[in-house]
Amino acid sequence: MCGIVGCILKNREVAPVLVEATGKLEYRGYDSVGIATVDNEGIHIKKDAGKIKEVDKKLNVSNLPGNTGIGHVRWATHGVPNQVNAHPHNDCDNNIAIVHNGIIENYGDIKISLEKEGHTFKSDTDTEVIAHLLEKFMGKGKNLEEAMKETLKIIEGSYAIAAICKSNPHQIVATRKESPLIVGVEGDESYIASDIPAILKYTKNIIYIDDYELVVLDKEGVAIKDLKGNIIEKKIDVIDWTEDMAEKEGYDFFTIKEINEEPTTAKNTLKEKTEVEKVVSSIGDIDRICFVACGTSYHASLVGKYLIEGLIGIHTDVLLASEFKHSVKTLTKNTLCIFISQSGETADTIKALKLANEFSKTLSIVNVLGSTIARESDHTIYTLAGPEIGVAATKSYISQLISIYLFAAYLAKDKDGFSGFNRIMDSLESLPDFIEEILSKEDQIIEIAKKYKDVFNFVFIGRGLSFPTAMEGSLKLKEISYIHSEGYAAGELKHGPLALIEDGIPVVVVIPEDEDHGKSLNNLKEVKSRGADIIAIVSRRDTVVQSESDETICLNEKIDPIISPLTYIVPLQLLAYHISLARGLDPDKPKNLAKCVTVE
Ligand code: F1P
Repeated sequence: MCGIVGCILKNREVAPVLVEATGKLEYRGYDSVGIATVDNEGIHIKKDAGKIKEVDKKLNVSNLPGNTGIGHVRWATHGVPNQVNAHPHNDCDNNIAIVHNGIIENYGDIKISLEKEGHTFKSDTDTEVIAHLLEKFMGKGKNLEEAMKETLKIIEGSYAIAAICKSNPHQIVATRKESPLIVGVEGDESYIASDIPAILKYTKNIIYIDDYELVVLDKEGVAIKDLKGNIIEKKIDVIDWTEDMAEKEGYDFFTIKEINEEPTTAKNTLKEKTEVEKVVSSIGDIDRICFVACGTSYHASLVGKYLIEGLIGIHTDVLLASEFKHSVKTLTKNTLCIFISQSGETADTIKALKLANEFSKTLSIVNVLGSTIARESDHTIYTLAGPEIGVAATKSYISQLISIYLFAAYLAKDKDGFSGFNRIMDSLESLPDFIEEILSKEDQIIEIAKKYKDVFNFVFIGRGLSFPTAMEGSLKLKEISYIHSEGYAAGELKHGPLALIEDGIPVVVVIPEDEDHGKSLNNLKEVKSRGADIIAIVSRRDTVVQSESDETICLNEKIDPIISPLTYIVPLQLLAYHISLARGLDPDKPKNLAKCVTVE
């Protein structure tokens, strides 16, 4: 979480650019924000709790002078979100300013010894030790770059850091370990950032920085070095994302824009067929698949398990990335671990991937090009959903699912011939039109949202492929409406959760016309007879379920149940979004959450 940005501009002030860029990074953290610039007068810092728009209005951050500067959006880990704890942080004499994304794990010991040496700390953050360490080494005659190298020998943990100093007002020194960092170059101007959308407006020429590389931006341009000082030649990737892709384009929120992009996203992801086929044929022998992911990506993985075990019969597990290390002893060289991640930078998933690389084959299914997870796995499939800014994953979930379906289809073709393959491929072709049709039901969903916006609990149930859909529908609601909700396998209700059912509690039943339909209908009746309000996501021709339900969202009967996870989730995303709006919330930036979770 947290986002950093920095730039050196030619003959123009950096502050307005940094204000705009920090706004673009808000999906990574938005409890506080700050910018530091440097000119011949010294370091200038403005920062506070709040989002950049509010803080800029209050402090006129855009007015900071200088052609060199750094910025930060914060998602608090150490120290409450307030003015003092906001980044940039500086040293005792305000000669240095730094921004940091990550956690310095040994900051406690470092702080004690620096205090003994006479340094005075202002904040409760782990980050501030970096500024004082730089001060200490610069006090011994080292320049900023050398001081950074010394600092890296001391700090432990994860970091992307950018630093500026008064003694060289035309330089930014940056580095990373386990937190993302990219460089952008455009003529004489250069940028660093945590992620591409921050600087997309200014450049599309991107260099991906690896762990322990040192980036020095100055008037001469960009130099990337190893920690011994050797220059590293890096490739410049020209990315094809457009600025519009990271803008709201007339929608009120990114979340609804991104849900509406799902038909296009689906078409784009489907274009990756040949790539997926190549990956499948290059993997070699496997006797077990192990999906590893967090949050929404975990739910996409659950769909993968049902598909692969159902179609091909390969034993498939789904593990939460944060729990993965406990299963490491079960991995063999014929296990394929598949890492699913929108951002490609989720710390839990990266840690798990590094472990899996030691024992098994690894494949990642990732949205962000060049991200750490993509680069560190043996094989990569890109989901091509484009930038996703809303914190709650929506279009990226659809694109992850499509990639998983393509993977499963080619695996089925490889192992078991064509029947599973043709069924999936034919169904996927019609997916964009089905989603388009579901999106046209938004008005009906708005009415349902108004009806249930004030309830305290929601329950989502489904069986088989609809179980992950129930869990994902429930997660979306929790994330953006703050209503407590649970997603259950419908058959599990009677083993405990049925005790929660009471008059008026909404139960969303995900019930396509699949092999589990009869049993799901029984479960629907069980909750109905205990007073629940039934909201059924159901096939248009399924009049039985419709007659038993209080609300129905009817989907095209031609949707093959095998692709129900790709379609039945769409009304649930819209429902969560409209309940969030009806409750007066900001669906794009749910409290306590961030888009890119770079801490464990
Ligand atoms: C995983 C995830 C998202 C969630 C939120 C926080 O991220 O849990 O599913 O919507 O954005 O992070 P990722 O590994 O898929 O990027």
